[in-house]
Amino acid sequence: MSIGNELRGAVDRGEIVAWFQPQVEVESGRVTAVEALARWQHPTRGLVSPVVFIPEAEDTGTIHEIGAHMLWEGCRHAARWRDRGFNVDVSVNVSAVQLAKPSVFAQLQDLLETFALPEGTLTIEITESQLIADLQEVATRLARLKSFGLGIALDDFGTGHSSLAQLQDLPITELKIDRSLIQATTSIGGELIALAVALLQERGVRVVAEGVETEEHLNRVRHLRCDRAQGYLFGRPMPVEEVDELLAHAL
Ligand code: G
Ligand code: G
Ligand code: MN
Ligand code: NA
Repeated sequence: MSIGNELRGAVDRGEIVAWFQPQVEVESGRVTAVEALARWQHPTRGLVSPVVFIPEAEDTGTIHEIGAHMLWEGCRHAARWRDRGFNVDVSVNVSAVQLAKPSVFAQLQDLLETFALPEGTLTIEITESQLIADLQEVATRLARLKSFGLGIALDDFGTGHSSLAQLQDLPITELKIDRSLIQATTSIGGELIALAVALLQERGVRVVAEGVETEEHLNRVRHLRCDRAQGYLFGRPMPVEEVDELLAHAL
């Protein structure tokens, strides 16, 4: 059977699991957020990467149930951590296919209400490459979602072709700098990134560095004055029980 077919019912069978990767506040080193990353626990293939199954899910429409499950899990755990006294923001990747569905507004509004999440607790991540299709239409939709109290992150910044001018038109609350820029061995474009960071922070946009694996990467992140950092240096994507432990030990 094809991956696309096997994905049908995977959520109901409990095979799609939300893992989380910590993000730290650069200044304090504290875990202030996590990004939810989907994992497929396949009965025979083992753990399947989202790189493999998300595109299949987008093509076959199962992305809607997978996406809904990931959003639910993200909100559920955000509320649970808040109950325990941890202020942890949660980011969930949302596909352009999900964003295009008219019911996305009610879906997200309901989630925020159901879990009583304060403004900015839940952020949705949209990739740069998914935006170019119809920037104006997407910008309008994102602005509406932002008005609900959702955070809006532009993911993988630096891998697509959006200009600073386009960035300024987008109603984002967060910019995630792609790991290729953080890990670059030459500093080509470094000043341009620094400019983008400064420009956006001036407008209240939070800047998150991805792919921080070494102290050297972290130094670059400090130099760029990024607000938060994510990467193997702080932790890999992990099952939720491990996040619980991480938070408990940080107390
Ligand atoms: O965790 P990582 O290894 O391998 O994730 C790979 C890619 O899969 C990332 O680019 C990430 O944005 C994407 N991804 C992970 N989980 C989800 C999800 O729940 N929804 C969507 N749309 N993409 C996801
Ligand atoms: O949604 P996005 O493409 O940003 O998903 C993050 C991806 O980056 C996931 O596949 C995650 O496993 C991966 N990742 C997270 N931290 C690091 C890191 O420090 N180094 C590398 N190479 N990949 C990372
Ligand atoms: Mn992401
Ligand atoms: Na990214």
